[in-house]
Amino acid sequence: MTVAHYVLPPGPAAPTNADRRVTAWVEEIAALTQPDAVVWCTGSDEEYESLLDLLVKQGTLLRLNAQLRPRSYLARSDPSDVARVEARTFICSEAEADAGPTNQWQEPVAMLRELRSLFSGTMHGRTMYVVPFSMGPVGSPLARLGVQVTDSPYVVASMRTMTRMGSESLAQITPDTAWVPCVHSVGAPLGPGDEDVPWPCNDTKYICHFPESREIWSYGSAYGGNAILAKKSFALRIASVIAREEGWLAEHMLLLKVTTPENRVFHVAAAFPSACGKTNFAMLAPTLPGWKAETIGDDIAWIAPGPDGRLRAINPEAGFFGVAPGTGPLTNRTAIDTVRTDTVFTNVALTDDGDVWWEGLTDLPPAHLVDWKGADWTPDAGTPAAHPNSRFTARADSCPTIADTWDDPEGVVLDVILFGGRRATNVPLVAQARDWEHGVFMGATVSSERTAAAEGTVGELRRDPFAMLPFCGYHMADYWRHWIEVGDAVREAGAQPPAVFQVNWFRKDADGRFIWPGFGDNVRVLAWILGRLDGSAAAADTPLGLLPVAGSMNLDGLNLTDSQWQELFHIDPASQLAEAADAAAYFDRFDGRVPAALREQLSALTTSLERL
Ligand code: SAT
Ligand code: MN
Repeated sequence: MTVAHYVLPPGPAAPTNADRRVTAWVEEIAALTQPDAVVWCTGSDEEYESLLDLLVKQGTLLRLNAQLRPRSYLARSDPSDVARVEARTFICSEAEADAGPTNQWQEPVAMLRELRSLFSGTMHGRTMYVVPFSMGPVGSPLARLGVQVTDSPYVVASMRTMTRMGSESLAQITPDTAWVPCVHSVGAPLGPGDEDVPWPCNDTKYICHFPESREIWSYGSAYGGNAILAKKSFALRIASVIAREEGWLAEHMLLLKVTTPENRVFHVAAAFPSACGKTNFAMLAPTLPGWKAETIGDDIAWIAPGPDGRLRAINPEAGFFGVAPGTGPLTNRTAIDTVRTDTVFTNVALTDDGDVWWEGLTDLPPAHLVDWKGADWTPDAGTPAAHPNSRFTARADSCPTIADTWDDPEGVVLDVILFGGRRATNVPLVAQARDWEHGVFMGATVSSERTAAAEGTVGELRRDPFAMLPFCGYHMADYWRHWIEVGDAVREAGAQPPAVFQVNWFRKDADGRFIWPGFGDNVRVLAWILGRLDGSAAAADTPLGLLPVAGSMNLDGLNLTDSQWQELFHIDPASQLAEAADAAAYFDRFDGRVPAALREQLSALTTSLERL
């Protein structure tokens, strides 16, 4: 490769204040990938407008009816490029053991050699965009910086919504700031005279993370989770590695601000696996009078000890990349209001009047639609009109319930951490951890029923510790140890770590019906949780943790019978012992690296279950 002799192709020159390491790296990647032009993104409104115009002209985006859906667009992806590809996602740590049993590993030197050969000339006929970004408010002590190069204008537009992107972020990179280089190509070079397609991509895909050199390389896909590298790749996989070294936490968690009728304010972080109602909970509309819930984030939280030792959290993102199907005026009014304008929809259906539709938006579908693949669709089609993983991309500040503190550079003080999953049996509606270690045990052993959104048998149990299974950038058992150590550090600083709870909205009765109404009524569980913090809500100690006693939760106006209440918290010793045995077998998979404190939690659980 002849880096020294490569002349940068046309396009605005690098900003004069760009850090030399950034410009040298951009030149190196341009020399490798050979784009026709290089564009440094400023993040301006004009730049975003012209990107959207270009995407419309190229056929990637379709402008929606401006009366019905102002400044909004529909993208139809290649039908093969619709989701994260976990099978092609790799942690390329120097030692295989450091990736751990839950990640796929590739040897970094060989992987980089292969990537360099794949990326060689991959941007022929395309423009390479340079996208500097800040995860977290620009200049915040909790924020971290990155630069993504990409040959996909759709990805640039997505980065503009999902991150603080452009000149301001670039200016933050000085000779001694750390930044994460992110290289992305759709892997579809164009020869002279070649016609482009609306959604270029490649059947070969790689999403590679290098924890030691802290770089990311992604090839062959333009789908969000594979291509918006600031999100899962940086803010979770690489950030989890950085956080471990620096003593903080990078988590797959929503952030919620709750205000009680007495005007007390609490902040809650919650980790739920996909399709367990994370965005709905982040946009909760409380059914209890006087209660207020405001959104801070719906997917990722960065959590670090503040000056007083207490944990503070920020949402490192600036937008929502939410699942459309199932989102409707009854399930999540706030999300519906968020996407009313200024939204890019991907793989939803198109109505005859130029608006969007997806399963769950209305009870009955329109008589005619164009489906996510661009084909005519009628209700008898037998296939969904919108892809099950179709998405909306919208700015956080479009959300009517966004908290005024959502972009506070200091973050918010975290009071409560929740771990959730989808469980028809065994897991109670809510259980308080006895202490931090017990809470870490709850997070480490979370299991959830598989949903139709992922591969595998629907309903089958899958362990998804901390909802981080696909997102932890290092050995999962070391990650559990790090969680325990963060709690120790908070206590050593003279502060208290957040209270930890396990929740499960999805318990079913003998007839297979959900017992708990969920959605806005989940505020009742939150009210009980906050009552635990000030000592006003009573709990009983059980092997599974501290459970609400009858009468301690506000159930006014709910049709919940006593026997249903009991069912929500029923502990069946035999099936609980089977779960504990399964957890022990699960721990055995972690190369002897499970912290002793978690093994002790498990044996204490088993002993107390045997006594029941
Ligand atoms: O598919 S993404 O990773 O972009 C979103 C998600 O799974 O949370
Ligand atoms: Mn997510």
